[in-house]
Amino acid sequence: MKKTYTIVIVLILVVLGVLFFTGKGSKLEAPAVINDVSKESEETGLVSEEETTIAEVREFTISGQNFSFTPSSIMVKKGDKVKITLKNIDGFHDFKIDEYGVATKQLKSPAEEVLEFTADKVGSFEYYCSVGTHRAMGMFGTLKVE
Ligand SMILES: [Cu+2]
Repeated sequence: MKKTYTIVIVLILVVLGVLFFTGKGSKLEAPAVINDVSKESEETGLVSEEETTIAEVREFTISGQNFSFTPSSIMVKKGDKVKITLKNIDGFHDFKIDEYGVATKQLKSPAEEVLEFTADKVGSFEYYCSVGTHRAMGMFGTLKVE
């Protein structure tokens, strides 16, 4: 009888011990997880605030003629909204930036078309006219995003 009694007590203690430790363990983990989540949301909150304050609309008017673009280079900051007005003043031209997937229609002068996109990739990107051999004849320029 005594042996059974002892075994039962030991078993109860073991069960209580396991419950205590797992309970403690999950209690310890739970606040850590909550902290991570709140930290993350605070961080993302800050990031989106920064993005909205930094993002600017940068406007450019680029004129196209046989066979060049003026200006032949423009510069923006990553995250800027870029608004480019292509002013075709002489000939038949378009304006493309492959990496950003933006392009005007092919326009016969005099004509204008506006392109808008967000400069979300850093680097140097060529803008060019895809009509005939215009690009090879010098009808290109550089968009720099830093
Ligand atoms: Cu052209």
